[in-house]
Formats: sequence, structure tokens, C-alpha cells
Amino acid sequence: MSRPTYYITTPIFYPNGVPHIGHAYTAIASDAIARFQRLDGKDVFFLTGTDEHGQKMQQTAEKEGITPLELATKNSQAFKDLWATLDISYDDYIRTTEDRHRIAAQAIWDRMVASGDIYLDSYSGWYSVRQEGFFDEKETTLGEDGIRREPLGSPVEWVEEESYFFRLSAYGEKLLAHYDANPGFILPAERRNEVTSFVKSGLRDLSISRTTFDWGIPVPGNPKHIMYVWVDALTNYITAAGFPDGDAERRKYWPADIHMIGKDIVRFHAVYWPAFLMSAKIELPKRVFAHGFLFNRGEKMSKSVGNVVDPFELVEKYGLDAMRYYFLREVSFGQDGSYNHEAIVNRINADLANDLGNLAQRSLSMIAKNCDGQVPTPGDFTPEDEAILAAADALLDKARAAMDEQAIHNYLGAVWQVVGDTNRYFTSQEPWALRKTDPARMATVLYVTIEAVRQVAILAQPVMPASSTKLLDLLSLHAEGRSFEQLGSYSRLQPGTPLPAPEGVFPRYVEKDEATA
Ligand code: ME8
Repeated sequence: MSRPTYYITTPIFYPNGVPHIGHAYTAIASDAIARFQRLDGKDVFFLTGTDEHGQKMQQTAEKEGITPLELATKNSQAFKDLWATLDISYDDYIRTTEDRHRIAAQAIWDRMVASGDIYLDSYSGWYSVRQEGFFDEKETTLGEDGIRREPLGSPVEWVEEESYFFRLSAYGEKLLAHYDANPGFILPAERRNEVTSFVKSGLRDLSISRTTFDWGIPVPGNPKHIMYVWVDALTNYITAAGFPDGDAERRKYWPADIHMIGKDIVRFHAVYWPAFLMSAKIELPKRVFAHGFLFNRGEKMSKSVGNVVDPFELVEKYGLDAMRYYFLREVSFGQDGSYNHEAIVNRINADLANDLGNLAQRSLSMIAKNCDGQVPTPGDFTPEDEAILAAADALLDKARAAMDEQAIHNYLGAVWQVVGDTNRYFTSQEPWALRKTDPARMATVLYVTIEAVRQVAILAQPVMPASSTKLLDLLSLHAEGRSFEQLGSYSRLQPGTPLPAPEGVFPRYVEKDEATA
């Protein structure tokens, strides 16, 4: 029987500069979801890439004195390097300057023409190069500095030119009906409400081509025009899924299960994109999830403030898995979050080193010394033992329920609840005292403890791939023993299995001045 498919995408990022922590955050969260679904038996297709056309790319390239393609190639590589450092398990990396993508973008354009939704007129209005977006005058504000800005703060400029338009105004009711019939289409709910009221306020037709610069995909039949970069960019999601006539292996993934994006680009994904797809008679993605923004100690990160966090530095300083865990556990996924040193150190030392690390280390060291270095053979289970095993066995359902709505923090919260329970159990059972008084009972307590650790480690893999692997190695689990199918009572640790010599998996974070003191 074929496995159910699961198609997840990140935004394709603008390679007009090097990636920053916001990009890293989206990629880490998407990667954790992709890994979770793979371990849960799905046939996952995970797409990321770069959005290489548009005025912003052209302008930045001019400033740097290189061609837009050179700029794109250089920074697209910087994104790939970061994804390698962050262990992002993507299956395909799309660049919108590839041929396969030009073909797809022109094909969706032709389909929208065939539906009668594209017409030629002239556009005059406000445009933000930074957002690559058009804004109604009422959405903009004129600053005291005489500069007019859109709601996210980037300057807008007046644009007047011949342009093709997409009949977005014809799709308002259809979009509202879709949101209504599919309450999970836009998450979280705040974003859905925002989009719904934007659509209810009335949609105007959308300018979808430009003539005043040429870095883009030519409009079929009228190459004086290039496509508006968002028409081009959004299409990447179907290009990679083999549109218009790619191979069936790829086409089976559409419609996407989830477009993961930041809250800055909801309108493009939840209004324009579904309208384009409806017009082109292509199925809509199942979900658009817009996560929140990351701030540095509550402040917006910006180059001019000088508080932009370099993701490579974070990995260097804290270690990759600790950083991945921190962002996914600390921030309620969907809400804005903050990055600060004290909080990350606290997570590393409390959750990882103390709670999970020590639990594994203490139980495994006792086994090494007192149980011939083998998985101990348990005796009859007491109600306390049963309670821990039951809590561990219940984790998969809880994790799935949380991940059905991308509540990554709740899935991790549930797993660490069991880590906490198991620590309390271990302390109250005092296996070190039982060693002399009742070794058989000690063996049972150690068995129950490492069985809980087994389930925790399997479930921690999507978020901390390398550390979980080490932990599962310490439990001598075979590769086939590491999927979610092996959770619950279905395949408990086998008594008598030889275990390697235990070693620490989660080091404490020591401040530099403490380390040298
Ligand atoms: O918008 N916190 O690309 P982009 C969290 N090319 N996430 C952040 C963030 C922050 N401070 N800053 C950026 C584009 N992001 C288009 C997308 S898709 C068809 C085209 C993340 O390079 C977040 O995912 O400006 C946001 O949506 C994305 O980067 C914007 O990346």
C-alpha cells in the first residue's frame, strides 16, 4: 500500500542578501514538521528555494555592480550553506531562474488568460520594492520625514505604467466561501480573521506585470512585459510538483499539505495565490500557516540597529540541536517570539542537560555498573511503574494532535512533561538505594526509566536529529526501531540487549567567564 503523501513548502527567500535568523527560524520549524511526518510514515516532499526575480533583486545587483543572476547565484548558495549547517532535510531546492520554473509560470499565466481573468490596462498606485507589493493609499501613512510607508514600514513609491491586471475582484466571494468551508485553510486564527476582513473590505484587481525593468519572466505573447514577481514566485510551489506536465512522481504531491510562511506574506499566500489557482483551475493547497516574527530581546532586528542575529554564530555558540530546540520550544508557534541569551542558556541547562541529559546519564550509568551493561529484566510493574509507561505510551497521540495544527511547542511540552514525570519517579524510587536492598526492584525501575527515555528520544528526533540519534545509539536501537511505529507498548526495549558505554549527550552551557574563573 502506498504511503500517504505530505507536501510542505517554505517561502522561497529573496537572495538579495545573506540569510538571517528569521529565515533560519522558518526553515527549522518546517524541517521539524517534515521530519515528524516522515517518522510518522508519510511520503514527505519538502521544498525550499530562492525567489530570484523582481525589482529588489535588480536594484541590489546594480548597487553591487554585478548582474541579478550573479547576485542570486551567490546568495542562493549562502542559503544552501545555511541549510546544510542547520541540517535542513529538504527534498528539492527551487530557483525561480530555472527553466522548469519559467515554463510553469508561463503555463499558469496562459490558464488565467484562458479563464478570462487577465486584461491589459494601465496601473497607477503605490509600490513597495522591499515587499514587492502594491498598496492602496489608505493603507499607507506619510511620515514626518516626508516618506510614505506601507503597514510593515517600508517606503512606497508612485508607479504609473501599462500593466496586465488579474481580475481579483471577481474572487472575493469565492475566497470567503473557501475560508468558511475550510477553517483550517489559514492558521493561526488571528491570521484567518485578518485575511477574512481584508477580503470582506473588497478586493481590487491586481496589477500583475511590469514594463519599467526587465528582470523577470516574460509575459507570454508580450515580452515587453515581465510578470509581477509574486505571480512568478507563488507558482514555484506547483513547478516543483511537476506542473504543467512533469513526472507523475512529483505531481502526486499536489495539493500541498502546508505552505509554511511568516506573517508578513499572508496576503500573498491566502488571497492572491488561491485566487490564481482557482482561475487556473488547479486545486488549492490545504493549509497556509503563518508563524510569528522573531525579535531580539523584544526589538525588531534591523541592519541599522545592528542587532541582527547571525544564525551561523548561534550554532557555533550553543550547538545546533540546542538552538533548534530553543526556538521551537520557547516560542508558541504562530505567535511572535523573542531571542535572548539568558533564555537559551536556561533551556539548554534546565531542559536538556539537567532534565533529559541527566536522566539518561544516571540511569544508563547505573545499568552499566550494576546490570552487566544490558537492558535490565523488569519484574512485576507497580502502579508507579505503570503510570510512567502509560504516560510515555500516550505521547504519540498527544504529539500528533499538537502537530495536526503545527503547535510544535505543545508537542515538545508534552514530551518534556514525561521527562519531568520520569525524573520525579526516578528520584522517588531511589534505585541507588535499592541496589543493596532489592536489586530486582532496582532493575525494574531502571528498565522503566530507560523505556521512557526510548520513547522521548524517538519523539525528539524531528527537533534534535543529531542528539536524539546519539541517545538512541546508547539504547542500542536499530534503525528500524526509531520510527513512530515503534512508540507505545508495541516494541518495548528488549531485556538482555547489550548497551554501549554511556556518555553525556547534552552538555551544560558554561559562560565563558565562569569557565575560566
Ligand atoms: O518574502 N522572524 O522573501 P523574504 C521570523 N520572496 N521569520 C522571518 C523574519 C523574522 N524576523 N524575517 C523573515 C519573501 N522571516 C518572498 C517569499 S514565497 C512564494 C516568496 C521569514 O526573503 C518568514 O518566513 O523576504 C518570512 O515570511 C520570510 O522570511 C520572508 O522572506
